[in-house]
Amino acid sequence: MDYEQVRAVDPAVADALEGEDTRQEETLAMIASENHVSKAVLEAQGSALTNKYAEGYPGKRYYAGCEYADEVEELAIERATELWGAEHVNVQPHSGTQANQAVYFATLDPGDKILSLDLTHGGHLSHGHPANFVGQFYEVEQYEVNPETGYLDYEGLAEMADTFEPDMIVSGYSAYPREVEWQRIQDVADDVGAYHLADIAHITGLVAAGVHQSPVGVTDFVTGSTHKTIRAGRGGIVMTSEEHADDIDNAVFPGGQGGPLMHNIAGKAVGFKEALQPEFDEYAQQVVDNADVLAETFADHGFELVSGGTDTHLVLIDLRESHPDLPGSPAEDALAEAGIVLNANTVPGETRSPFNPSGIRAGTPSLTTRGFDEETIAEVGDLIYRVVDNHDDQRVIDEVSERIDELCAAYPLYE
Ligand code: DSN
Repeated sequence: MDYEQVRAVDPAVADALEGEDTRQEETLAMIASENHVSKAVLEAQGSALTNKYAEGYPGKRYYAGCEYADEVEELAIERATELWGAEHVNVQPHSGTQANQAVYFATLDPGDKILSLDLTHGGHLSHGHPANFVGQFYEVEQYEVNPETGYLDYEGLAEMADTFEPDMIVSGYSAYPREVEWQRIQDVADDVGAYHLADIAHITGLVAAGVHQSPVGVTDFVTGSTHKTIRAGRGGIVMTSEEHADDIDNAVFPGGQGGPLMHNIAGKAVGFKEALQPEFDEYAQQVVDNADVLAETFADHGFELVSGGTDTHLVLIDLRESHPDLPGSPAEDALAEAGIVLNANTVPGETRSPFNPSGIRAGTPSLTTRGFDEETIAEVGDLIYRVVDNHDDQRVIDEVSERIDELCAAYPLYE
């Protein structure tokens, strides 16, 4: 992008922005929660709507001059409704975490009970980690994946629900590579009289395209991020039935937020329109196909994969078997030096710390946006193995780095 105006005012920030553009162009983004939005989405997010206060909802604002803000928010809602089929959609949450916060605020009192997946087994901070407000305001117990299979332990979840009697069960995950059986968890929630929140932050795009089953219409609440697999403006979304519509709207505003970020909502509207095109379904299928090939490539090299593979956009490698002396963080560093950007991640049964965990997580959404197919993804899988296996060999890192430069040039981001 051209930062002429920024440069005139603030060369230091212009340098950083240009640096980030170059970094994204010249490295492979494999952080599973990231993607590259279109120039149209970037433009909408950089629009003059950043100047506008629009507390309230379309047609019921607390400020004058909201006619265009109303148009944009109505379009975002209309398109989200078409994409996911929910009865009611709120597009104002500033992030996925704030979408979750709105659901808790709408349904729970402080001290109420939440049953959610442990962070080291693939859960999210906002599902009840002690360092997050959720872990401090509510009583939280956490279920796990089956240590043998890496799949969700649905029976264990049901047993815990029976004894703990939660008010809310949270499903939907940040580092779980398998398809989630929403109905199975909903049945548990029904049995114990709990609400059920499905947080589809990572898989909003996969669900919209129908390549992962949808929790909409199954669970009481669905939250998501709008900038991961869906490639829209940055932020969150809440979906629910008419029954809970007013409670959710009140919990988002004025309950948890002030003015909506209307420029981001414009980005959401544009990205949702893009996702309604048939090409998006092909993209989402390719994301999953690419992840599957990546998992197979890793397995062929002898990496141990949590759950043995993937049904989604991400693969989680447990390094303890193949590389017992190499924690995730130095592996992440060596890969970053070669030009492959992913993150060290905790794994089920973690024996190290969250700052230096035993796994690495790799996702395919961004590379698929660049046009990578099964063949190129398999090569990337080979390169990742090569770097991890030779993480302290500078010659190997330099060789891989040269190949990454060629791949980035062959698959440019913003032509
Ligand atoms: N931190 C994001 C992730 O990487 O999964 C989720 O919020």
